[in-house]
Amino acid sequence: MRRTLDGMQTSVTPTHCPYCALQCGMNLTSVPDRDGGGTGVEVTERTDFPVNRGALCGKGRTAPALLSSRVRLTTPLVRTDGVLRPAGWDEALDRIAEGLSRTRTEHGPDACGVFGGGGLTNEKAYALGKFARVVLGTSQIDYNGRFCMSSAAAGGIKAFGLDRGLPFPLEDVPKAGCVILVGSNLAETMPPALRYLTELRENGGKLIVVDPRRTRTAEQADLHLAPRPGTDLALALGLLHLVVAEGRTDEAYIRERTSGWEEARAAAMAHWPEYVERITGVSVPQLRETVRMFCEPEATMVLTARGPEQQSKGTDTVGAWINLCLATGRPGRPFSGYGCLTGQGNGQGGREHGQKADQLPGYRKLDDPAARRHVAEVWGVDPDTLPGPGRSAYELLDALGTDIRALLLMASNPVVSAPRAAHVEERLRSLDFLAVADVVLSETAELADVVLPVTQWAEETGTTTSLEGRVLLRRQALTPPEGIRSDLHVLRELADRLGVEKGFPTDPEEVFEELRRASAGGPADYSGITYRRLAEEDGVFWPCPSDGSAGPAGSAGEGGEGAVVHPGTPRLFLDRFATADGRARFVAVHHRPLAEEPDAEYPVLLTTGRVVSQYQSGAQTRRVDELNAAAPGPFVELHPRLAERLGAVEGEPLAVVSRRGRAVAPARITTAIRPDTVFMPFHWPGEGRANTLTNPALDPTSRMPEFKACAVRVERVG
Ligand SMILES: Nc1nc2c(c(=O)[nH]1)N[C@H]1C(S)=C(S)[C@@H](COP(=O)(O)OP(=O)(O)OC[C@H]3O[C@@H](n4cnc5c(=O)[nH]c(N)nc54)[C@H](O)[C@@H]3O)O[C@H]1N2
Ligand SMILES: Nc1nc2c(c(=O)[nH]1)N[C@H]1C(S)=C(S)[C@@H](COP(=O)(O)OP(=O)(O)OC[C@H]3O[C@@H](n4cnc5c(=O)[nH]c(N)nc54)[C@H](O)[C@@H]3O)O[C@H]1N2
Ligand code: SF4
Ligand SMILES: [Mo]
Repeated sequence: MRRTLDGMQTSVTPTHCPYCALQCGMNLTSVPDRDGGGTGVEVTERTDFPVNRGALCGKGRTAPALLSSRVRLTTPLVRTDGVLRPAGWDEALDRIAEGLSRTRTEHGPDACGVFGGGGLTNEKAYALGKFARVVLGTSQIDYNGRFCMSSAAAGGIKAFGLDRGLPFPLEDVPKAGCVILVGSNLAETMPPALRYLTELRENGGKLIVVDPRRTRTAEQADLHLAPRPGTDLALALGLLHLVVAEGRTDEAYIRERTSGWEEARAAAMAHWPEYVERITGVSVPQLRETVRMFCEPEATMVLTARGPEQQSKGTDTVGAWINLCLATGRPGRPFSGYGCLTGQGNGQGGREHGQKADQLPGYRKLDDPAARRHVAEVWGVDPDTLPGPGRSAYELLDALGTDIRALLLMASNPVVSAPRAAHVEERLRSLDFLAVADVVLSETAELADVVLPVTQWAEETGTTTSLEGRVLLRRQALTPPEGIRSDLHVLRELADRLGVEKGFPTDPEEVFEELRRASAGGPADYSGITYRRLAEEDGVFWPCPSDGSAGPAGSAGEGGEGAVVHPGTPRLFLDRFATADGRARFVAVHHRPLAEEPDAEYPVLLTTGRVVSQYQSGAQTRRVDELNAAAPGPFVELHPRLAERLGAVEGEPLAVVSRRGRAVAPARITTAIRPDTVFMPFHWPGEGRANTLTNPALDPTSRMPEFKACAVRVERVG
């Protein structure tokens, strides 16, 4: 408690932002709410959290706006005679239980689908995965993280045997001699993290940004490479070719810490710099300069984000960038290596605890008999009753209304964010039954038979795992408004109605205690982490086993050997990789074209992404006045040369047409983009919805859709 100037008592709760994976620390300070009654909260600076040291972007700063009842759901809604009308909780929950159980009886358990989100806390993601497997008995569960970092996860597992977005804390970034940032617009997507790049350059380190657009991030770079969208794989191979040709490989490291080099080397040698220049549009001198800047310093990093990952060859592309790091002896060395910048608030934890189609808690594999036995024991069920792996996110959405007849959806808005969104919307409409839990009436919730209003970050406690692999405690600061319940409560009530009375506690700490046991011994081992520790420390990096032994990556934390309380593992792979033989694996990969290359009919490339003031499908941020004013609607970014050819005029509507559909948005003409490419942000529904256009071609391993490149035609409207 503290007192304000006018003598009112206020309380301050240290917590974390509800939005992106940076999970900035913030304080929530109680204030009288808008209506003058009760108390609300405002965001105040929290300087003691080391990652952002008090800095926040506009989204974090304005997050409490969404707590007010004016913009949010406050009562369950049930569809009657085609219209959603307010209903009581019992009626709404009964309807969902009925819908799911009827579907199960008539069509079998796999006719019930579950779709989750990387915004869910670890506790919720864990409970949702358990609910699908234990209560519904369905294999058909996946989540929006599939659209996010699945290619980096697949690439990381192939190479290192483990996927933790960043294998080192962000504080290591400024200590590197050179960082190649591939397809990340950090300045807009994680503004407080830009500090690490600024410090890097102040320390004399070099920044290379790879992006088809000269973004705010690229403007900070010492070297900006602007490849044609979807050609990062060729780019990385061309760089590796030059590394070899110039004799810059680290032979001792390759010998001692890796396997598979000969095949990967041979594959890279087939990618001559001139050939790579033709594919990517990045000139040979720029390739040479990149290699020089990357190889000369002792410590260097490659960080990727959605640019190279959201491709139908995203896994191979990540593999090629990792190859470059391995060949030059970086991963596992100080201030060096490969990392992926995960996106959603709990993008990292959300993929570790079982809402992904092929996973069990602790990043265990659903098809591994030992993993099934371990988790089944924690859950008190027979391992044989656990279903096998199910479909990936887009495949699941595509199967709605055919194989999958009922869907329970939490924390995603696929009507706006899924590829080929008009088709996905049509699939959602064709369901026998759709239930959505959300804080607002999203475009997807609008289609539901039952909508449940749930609590938000400031109204509940839970843990998230940031892009650094740092497990954090978000604390409750407010009592939720009347009529609103938590996702955990929803799952408990549904489990109860579907005949499973035990195993779904509503207290997040109780869920976390079970998650600890379920994750124990798995790759993402949380068993040594407790709420108490999280309340006292600046988060704990997994793996953190409970017995003080080294984690699966063989890199005990920094608390010294034999510590009873494991200190957590800020840095992975120092001594060995998480593979059977402890060596990192090169992958032999080759350039391949886009799933859809431009042609005479669709001659331009469309790429998509984000703007600073909107978040994802915009369901939340489009409801915050300040953010909406800053970024009121979609646009089509294009180069003056293309604009001239089309007769496009700044601010006037352009139609972008792909094989999937047509979207219309005003032109934004800028030399910051390649003349062969247009860019649209994907935050809006309706006419300007970018995902009407995108291609759901999937990466064969990660099942990631090709959000970052498809063929379009651009036309003036009217
Ligand atoms: N403001 C804001 N911040 C966010 C989010 C948000 O919605 N809004 N979402 C959060 C989430 S979930 C995520 S995943 C992250 C995403 O964070 P980022 O990955 O930084 O975001 P994007 O804008 O999707 O893509 C980054 C860049 O990739 C470039 N790009 C497009 N095609 C290619 C290509 O073929 N190759 C390369 N190298 N680059 C390409 C785009 O021009 C863009 O500048 O942001 C998080 N933070
Ligand atoms: N074209 C294109 N499309 C993309 C991308 C791209 O770069 N280009 N990026 C992709 C990426 S990386 C991502 S991550 C996806 C994200 O896209 P979505 O999955 O649509 O993500 P959000 O808009 O964050 O949706 C979250 C929804 O859950 C609600 N919500 C928030 N917190 C909670 C909670 O605790 N419980 C419940 N029940 N609901 C909650 C929010 O109000 C919102 O409606 O979009 C993907 N789509
Ligand atoms: S950068 Fe991400 S975590 Fe930080 S305030 Fe902005 S949205 Fe929140
Ligand atoms: Mo994401």
